[in-house]
Amino acid sequence: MESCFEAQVTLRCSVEEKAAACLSGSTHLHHLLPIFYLKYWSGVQQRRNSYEDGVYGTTCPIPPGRNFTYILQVKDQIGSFFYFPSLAFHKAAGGFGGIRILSRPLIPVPFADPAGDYTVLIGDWYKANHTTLKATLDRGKKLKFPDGILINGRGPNGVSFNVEQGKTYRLRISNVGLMNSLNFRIQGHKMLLVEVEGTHVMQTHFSSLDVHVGQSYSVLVTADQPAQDYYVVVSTRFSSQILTTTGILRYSNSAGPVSGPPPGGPTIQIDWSLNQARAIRTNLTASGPRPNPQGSYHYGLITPARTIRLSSSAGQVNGKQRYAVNSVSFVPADTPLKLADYFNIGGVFRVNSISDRPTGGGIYLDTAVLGADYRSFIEIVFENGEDIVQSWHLDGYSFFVVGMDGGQWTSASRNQYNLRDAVFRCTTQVYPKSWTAIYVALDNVGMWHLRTEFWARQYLGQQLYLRVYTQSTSLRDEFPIPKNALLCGRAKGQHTRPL
Ligand SMILES: [Cu+2]
Repeated sequence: MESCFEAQVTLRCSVEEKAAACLSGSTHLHHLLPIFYLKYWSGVQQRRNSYEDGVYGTTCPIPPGRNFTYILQVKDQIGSFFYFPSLAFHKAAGGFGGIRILSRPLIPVPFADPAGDYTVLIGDWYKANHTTLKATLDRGKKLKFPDGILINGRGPNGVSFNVEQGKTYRLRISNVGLMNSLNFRIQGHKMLLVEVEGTHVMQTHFSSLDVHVGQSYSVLVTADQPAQDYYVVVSTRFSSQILTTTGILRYSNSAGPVSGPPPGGPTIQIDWSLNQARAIRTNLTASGPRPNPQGSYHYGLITPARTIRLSSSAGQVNGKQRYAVNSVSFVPADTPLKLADYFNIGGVFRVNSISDRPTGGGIYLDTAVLGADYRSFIEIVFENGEDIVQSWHLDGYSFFVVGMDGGQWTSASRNQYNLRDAVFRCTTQVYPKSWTAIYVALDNVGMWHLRTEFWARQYLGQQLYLRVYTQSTSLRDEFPIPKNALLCGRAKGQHTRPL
């Protein structure tokens, strides 16, 4: 599982009201943008490079008015991702965009070249400024329900996707919102799911698709209906109040505008969503980033060396709303954790400051870092005892989503795991009062962020870092600190490395 490209990405961010906000933050860019690429490698060892991840624990904030160049290398993912500003509550201001990782010319993808390729960023949206929302959270209040849903930054019917009759198009749909699972559908058209966060999947038709916060999907849509305009519909899932918005699928020879009400979708049905999730499986005969079939890595034959159980919860600490994992509500230290590791700065964090199983105790604040062995193969069980849908993301890796079900996870739950063709992705949902289990091969040294994508919860502590560590200083195991790494906190005054 190795990498292919190095790329340089230029993002210019502004701080216009509710427009974008990257200037004073880091931008989370762990997946690569092959837009302006500098150099192409074949068969080069994967660079282990959490320094470039662009989250609090790895990277210092980019000061206002300054530039910072991320040098990124794609992981082994051909597919669809997105980037966003990761600090404070900047994500609520936008500043995100789609990422397309293209296959190398000689590596076939399991479908014909589409006639067009559209990025479709969907998400819930607040009219309030990100600073206002942050202030609410800082006062210890919960975030209210959003005001609406946007498609590519636009309100109702503000965006149209143009198609020619008879042709097939790829839509790369990402949920860039802050809290709501969303259902995506197109009036009168089926969607053929082909790719999930860098994995080609069994090609299955869906009439609508649940996209949980932080998730990305590629579907193929064929313009095979009478030529007119059709609604593209996005609505919230599992919410007592249902928000809906629409865009337009427009045939080039359209005989007329959209007609009739936009098609309805599932609202609170959990089983529907769970069944859909279970139907999303890896295409074992498709090529991955290299010419070998994706199913050639037999994860199901490996016994995990360790089980980590992570239980999420909500509660108050000192009269303020907090969210936790295994009772620990994350608070940042004064120095990015990865830099503290690199410069051997003691006292910034403690390894295993969070338990690897639920403790049942009350919520407390700490800089949660969980230690894990490089090259071990582990099982992580996300346990959700609450009434909300959770969405978990792990940086630095894709993982096999081997199982999810209602109720309490027990070791007997393993009997129902999919050990053959589970989807390999980086963001997974956990249904209300349910669990989701993943397998991860820890082949990537670094300080990796593990967080809920429910952004207010993330901001108020529902996150931790997985420290995949090795004593080795070999370049084979980890890339050295970037020459241009910003140094802040107690790393200020240190030196990165000579030119
Ligand atoms: Cu990530």
